[in-house]
Amino acid sequence: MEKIFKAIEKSAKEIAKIIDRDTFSYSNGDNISGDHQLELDVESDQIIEDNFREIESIKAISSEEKDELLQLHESGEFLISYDPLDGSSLVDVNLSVGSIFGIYKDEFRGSNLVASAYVVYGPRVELVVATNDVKLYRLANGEFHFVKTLLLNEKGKLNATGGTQQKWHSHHKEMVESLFQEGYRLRYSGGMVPDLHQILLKGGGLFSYPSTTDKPKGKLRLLFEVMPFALIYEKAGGLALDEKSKRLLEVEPESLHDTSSCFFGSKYEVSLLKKYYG
Ligand code: AFP
Repeated sequence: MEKIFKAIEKSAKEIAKIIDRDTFSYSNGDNISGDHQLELDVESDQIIEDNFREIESIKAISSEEKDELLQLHESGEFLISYDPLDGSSLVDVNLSVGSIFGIYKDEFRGSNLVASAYVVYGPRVELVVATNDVKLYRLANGEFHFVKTLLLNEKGKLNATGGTQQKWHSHHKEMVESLFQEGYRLRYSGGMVPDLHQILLKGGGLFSYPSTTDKPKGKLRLLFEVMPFALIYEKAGGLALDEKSKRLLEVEPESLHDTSSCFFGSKYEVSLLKKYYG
């Protein structure tokens, strides 16, 4: 797996460079989820594909920006799902964006997720890798160096509230409000990677993207976004559940681009699901 992590580091450096460009435009396509693809999305996807292509232990890769699975090496044992540039529309307003990777053994299912990683492209470029624990690395002088191991407290102070509030179900609104009544602070940029990174580094809180009246299965993609972060939050001592309080790593994806409601955070906050979602 070492070669895969090195390829992720190389991709992060190359994607950071193309983000640092003064102009970019929309490509003439949409991805299968219906998101209008920026040139940045397509270029970032190609960078990652090129860096993974030569690794023989990778059997296939699945990208949020690709409709189909891309077979690489028949004898490979790893399947990788990735979102090459999550929140790419935020680059236009100079907010942080990220790349997300899930590394599965033999099958795309939560119980086979052996590692995950994400890169945050912000004021600094940082990489978080989860295997048995969760490690933070920072890019400096052209190389990533280890900073610290990340752990969540039992309870935090931040509340990241995804989705359009007008489309929330009433029980979700009550759950979110209950945390604000306890003094939690709203921290939501619309970028999943920096929003979850902030809660992880600040030691806790709740990130929620619920099912809504317009998105009954939520918006975030199970294989590319939700499961990689579920592994990270669980290994950091937190919880990662869907609205039925089922571990997100136990949800069976119905297709490569399947979505799920998701609640990530420290134990106290995510456990409120039982009270407000029954
Ligand atoms: P884009 O990739 O279309 O910018 O969407 C980003 C994202 O998938 C994820 O990064 C955010 O958590 C989520 O959408 C924000 O969605 P809402 O704007 O509906 O809260």
